[in-house]
Amino acid sequence: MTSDKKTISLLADLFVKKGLRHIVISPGSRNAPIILAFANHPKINAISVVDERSAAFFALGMAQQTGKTVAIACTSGSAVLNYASAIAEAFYQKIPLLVLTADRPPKLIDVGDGQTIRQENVFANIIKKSYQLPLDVNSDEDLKDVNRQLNEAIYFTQFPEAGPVHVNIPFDEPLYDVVSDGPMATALNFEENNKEISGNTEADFLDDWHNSRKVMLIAGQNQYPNQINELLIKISEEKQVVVLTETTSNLSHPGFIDCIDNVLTAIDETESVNFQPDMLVTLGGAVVSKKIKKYLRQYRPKIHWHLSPSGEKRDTYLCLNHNPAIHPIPFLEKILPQLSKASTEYLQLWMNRKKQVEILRRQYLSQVSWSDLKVFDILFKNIPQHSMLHLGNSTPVRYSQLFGSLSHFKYFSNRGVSGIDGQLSTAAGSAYANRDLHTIITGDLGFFYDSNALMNNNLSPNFKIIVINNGGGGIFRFIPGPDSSNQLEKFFEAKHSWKAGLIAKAFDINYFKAEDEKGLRDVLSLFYAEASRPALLEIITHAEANAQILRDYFSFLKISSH
Ligand SMILES: Cc1ncc(C[n+]2csc(CCOP(=O)(O)OP(=O)(O)O)c2C)c(N)n1
Ligand SMILES: [Mg+2]
Repeated sequence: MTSDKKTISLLADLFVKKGLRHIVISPGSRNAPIILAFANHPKINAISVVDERSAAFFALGMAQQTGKTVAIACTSGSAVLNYASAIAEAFYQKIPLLVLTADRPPKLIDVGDGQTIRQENVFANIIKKSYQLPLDVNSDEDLKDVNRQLNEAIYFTQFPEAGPVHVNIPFDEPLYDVVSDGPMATALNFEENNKEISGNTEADFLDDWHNSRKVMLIAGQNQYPNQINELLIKISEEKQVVVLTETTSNLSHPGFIDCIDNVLTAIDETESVNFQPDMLVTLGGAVVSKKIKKYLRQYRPKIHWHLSPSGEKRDTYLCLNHNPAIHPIPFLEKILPQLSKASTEYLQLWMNRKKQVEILRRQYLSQVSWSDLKVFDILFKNIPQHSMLHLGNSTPVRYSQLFGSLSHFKYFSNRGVSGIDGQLSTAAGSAYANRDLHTIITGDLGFFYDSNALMNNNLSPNFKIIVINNGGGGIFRFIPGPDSSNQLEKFFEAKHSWKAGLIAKAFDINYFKAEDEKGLRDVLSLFYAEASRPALLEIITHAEANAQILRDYFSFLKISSH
């Protein structure tokens, strides 16, 4: 059984033929045909999540885990706009979402009909592609045309790089009529056209390489396959390249610089120029470290190549010269044998500084008192290995960088646009799609902001939430600016005394609390032992102490390294 609306029954059929399975649907009436076509399909897993903002982030978490396109569907009107935050995140983090919005027929837009806004191309600036389907399919020609558009829409969620695609679908009443069979879709295959590496790109890259002594590679956010980890180890060891990574790069090797902020803190103004690369090669997505952006924007490499399948112009350091559309792995694999060795002294300079700050970090942490920094030290040593680790914005993802990349975790964070508005929902979706243990570490504002993530019947028991409650946005006590303002507490930190425990109770989530070091160490095993339902651990820390201790930490690294 399916909807009698041919556009949507065709899409449900195509969805399955393209090997896709998951759709997250929010309730409504205008989207009844989507519900009838998808939820009745035996090969589709349709999930109901009420709050559209949370639903879209939940789907984003699922797609992030599986790498496959996940669809979201909602009714018309403001419901559509609630998708915007997750679409922006999917666009910038390159996560494949197929966004289906039900609409009124065009003649009923802007005439005073209820629950109606202008939905066509409404996400224009944050979407890869938008499609407006016809109200009716009256001929084979129409059907063929819709079939092609829908094939394209699904294709563009994945190629040349993943991202969100919007399909706005007008439906006329009656909305609830069903038929036993809809039209059959034809799956079309589009050729990916940028697999070939042009001879010029290779020659230009080699030229630049051979004219550079100090070569640096930065890998931004990604779930890189092991293959690229091995490749970067080779590039670092055989070619003496300085490789900078972050926890969210999901790469790991003792020879990588994986604590960028620690190392940069220990580089003195007078020696900064020695650390400057001649040539910079970047791949992947967002880089968290503000310090490396500041440093490389000041000490710019002469040459910067960004390698991506889409050829995006990701000019993070404001010195980009080349952004060819190539797949970084085959490109680097192919070119590796032709690369000469870069400067060994340059790599040694970075590695020595890394070793030095690692000793200092351990020294500082061994005596640090109760604070966010201490909490992270305990957590990273005690969160069960092989957990998927979701890091909230803003300080959790930043603190994690100070501890380096632990290869037993897989790190995730909404760093596409760094919002605090969907990180809990994303982690919930991720835990639903992959039943391995999932831990999210979030700040309190991030938790309360997205607490609708818990208003969801699909939460799985492998979903563990750690809220570091420091009474507001701790980040604003640390970054320069707000701390010197007379509005710090009210308008930047947004100080509060809200209680996560009562939210846990409302949604039947097992609740734990820790307020000091012993309490945290004792409670962690109980928290992770809960196997039948999600659990929430609230850790109370103190805002003033946190900021002071983190500042002291960086001063200690700076002063003690010279
Ligand atoms: C949707 C959205 N609104 C506002 C911000 C700006 N912002 C960044 S971090 C932050 C505070 C986060 O506070 P909390 O979750 O308690 O984390 P903490 O800084 O205390 O670790 C805010 C408001 C944002 N990133 N996203
Ligand atoms: Mg906070």
